[in-house]
Parts: sequence; structure tokens; C-alpha cells
Amino acid sequence: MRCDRLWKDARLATMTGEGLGVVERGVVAAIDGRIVYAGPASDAPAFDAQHAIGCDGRWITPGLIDCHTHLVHAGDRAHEFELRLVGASYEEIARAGGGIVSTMAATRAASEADLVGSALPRLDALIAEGVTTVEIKSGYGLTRGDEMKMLRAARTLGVARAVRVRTSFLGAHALPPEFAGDADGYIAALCHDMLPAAAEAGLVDAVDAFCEGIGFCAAQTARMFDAAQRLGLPVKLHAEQLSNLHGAQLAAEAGALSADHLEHLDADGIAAMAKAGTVATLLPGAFYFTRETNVPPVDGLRAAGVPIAIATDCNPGTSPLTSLLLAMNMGATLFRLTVEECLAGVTRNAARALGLMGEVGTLEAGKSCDLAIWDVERPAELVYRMGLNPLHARIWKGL
Ligand code: DI6
Ligand code: FE
Repeated sequence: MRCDRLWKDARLATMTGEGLGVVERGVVAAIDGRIVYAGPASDAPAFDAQHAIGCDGRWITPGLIDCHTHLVHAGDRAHEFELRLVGASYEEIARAGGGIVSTMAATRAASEADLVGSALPRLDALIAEGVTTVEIKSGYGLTRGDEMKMLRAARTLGVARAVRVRTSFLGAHALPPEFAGDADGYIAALCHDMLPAAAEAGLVDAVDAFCEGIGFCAAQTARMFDAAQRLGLPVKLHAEQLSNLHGAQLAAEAGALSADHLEHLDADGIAAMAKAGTVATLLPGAFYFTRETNVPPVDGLRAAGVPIAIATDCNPGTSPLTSLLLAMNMGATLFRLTVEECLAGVTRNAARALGLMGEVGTLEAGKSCDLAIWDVERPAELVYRMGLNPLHARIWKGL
């Protein structure tokens, strides 16, 4: 059988089924950027490959997926970090006009090209570790024009680099100063003007919101979900990060792809997510950086069979993290996730959190040939090390 490229002498973690899907003597074959075979060499058809690539026993995993980032934003919040080091809390800083709103001011002042330029080093850091799909949110513009500028910048990043970008509209991230005291008015503007305009321009793959005491309440979140559903867009939610507003349950009942953070998730939330098949996206970088002490209820999620994803939450305020490998290490160390759970969290389950299960996340015939090839002796090393990047090669759409 003819194929374009064939990776041979490899060990595979296909990430199909429940665990790692280990194949000790494996091959991956691709035609036109799609996997046509991934599995044991002994069962493979006799391939006539245009290019055969010997892997010397290296491990191949699916290309990694960072399913929750705020990669596009202007400026940084190193100064707030300094304030927090001498005692200020994240919520105090937010209430004093810092926090998300300070990044909003910088992002509004930035041009679209500035946003692309400042995000590229962050994107390149992810790519250097084998990321082939990245989700990018808006949420620091908070006007129609500035939210669309952020989303266009995100789309541009997907053209500037060999990476698949999925956008989420996060207009309901913080209340902009123009709407001070009128959160309901802002939600109305989001639902009736800003979101439809961004969706109409083809800039929105999903709709997200920050359901939190310092964000938006459950009723306002529900209005965002209704607006998304009217436009035929899937939803996801920042839920139960700092408090429990029962956002995960609300999200699950709306059929959300994922509910994210979840440090304060309760049993009802877990049950609702399990029933709906909503992915629990854990963000250990934010947990670490804010020195949160409430660990997400991993045992409960596991027992209920809720799929768990892990992401960087790369953002300037609570998770200035651009390493998905380190996020996995933190997921294991801080949340006691297993190696299999960590790897599933940045492949198969991250794909599901983006609604891309048919396209990426496992090594399977029919999916995009997105591969990460690693210089490791066992997959656990990808989770175990801190700060070493063992990526040997990265393949996106077969190239
Ligand atoms: N939760 C977070 O951790 C980030 N956004 C959110 O809704 C924080 C964003 C920021 O502080 O800039
Ligand atoms: Fe976030």
C-alpha cells in the first residue's frame, strides 16, 4: 500500500482505549496529512512509503493539545505578582482595578499585530514541547472591536505557525469600566451584539464565561449559554475556581464541552458532569501560582468517570505558564493524577474538551497526523521531569 510518510521502529502511546495504548514495535503511516495506520508493525500492510523515517525506538504520542489558554493578551502582571508576594490577594488586586481589567487596558491599547507579536513567543514555547493544537480565548478586550481584534489575532497565529487554533469567545470574563454597576447590561450587549458579530465573522469556535464572585453569576452565565446555543456554538465554562456558584452543573446541563478549574466543585457538580459527558479541565498552573489550597475533587471525578483534561491556562494574572509538560507534572504532583491520566489529559480528553475527538487526540486511522516524537525511555518521563524538554520531532498534519 502506497503512503506519503511512514514512521517506523517506534514505540507508540496511541492513547486509544482507556490507558496509554502502548505498542512496543509500532509504525505510523500517513497519506495527505492523515493517519492511515497506527499500530503494531507486525499487523501493518506492506507500505510503499515515499519517505520512511526510522525512529530508533523513540516514543510517539499524539501531538499535545493545550485546551485552555489566554495566550493572546498585551503586557504582563509581574508587578501584581510582586504585590502578592508581600501579601495582597488576587481578589483584592482585582477589586482595586488591577487584575483582568489592567490587562484589558493594555490589550485595548495594542494593535492586532502587537497582539500577534507578543503571543508568538508563548505559542512557540508550547510548540517546542510538541503542542499541535491550542485553544485561545478572547476576554481582555471587552468591547466588540477589541474582542474581535483578539480573536483575529488568535486566528492569525494559526496561520503564522503550523498549529491548529480553536478560539473561545470569553467576553464574559470581567465587567468593563463602561458598564460599571450594570453587569446585566453588559451581558445583554454580549448576547445581542458582541457575540453575534464575532460569530458572524467566523471568529468563534466556542463560548466561555467566568462564573465567579468577581466575574458573572449563574443567571448571567445562563444567558451567555442561551445566546451561544442560538448561534449553534458549543459552550464551556470557568467554574468553581475561587468559590462554588454551581457553575459546573449549569454548564453540564447546557451540554458544555468542558468545565474548567473546579477547585470548589461539589458532588452535584460531579454527577451532572458525568451525566452530560462534560470534560473536567484541570489547570494546575493557576492552582500553583495563586497558592490555592483546595484541590479539585479528583477521586470523585475519577469514580464518576468524568474525563479529565489538563491545560496551561496561560494568562498574565494567575498562570503565566507556557509549558504543557510542566502542567502535567503539576497535575501529578499537586492533584495526584496518574501518568496515564496526565497524558490522556493533554491528548484524548483535551481533544474532547474542544469538540475535536474525530480529528485529533489519539493515534488512529482517519485522524490528522499530528505526532510528538520523544527522546524518552518510558512515557512517565514526560510527566516526571521538570524543565527538560525531550521532544525529538513534532509533526503537524503529516509534515
Ligand atoms: N480565571 C483565571 O484564572 C484567569 N481568568 C479566569 O477567568 C485569570 C485571568 C487574569 O487574571 O488575567
Ligand atoms: Fe482561564
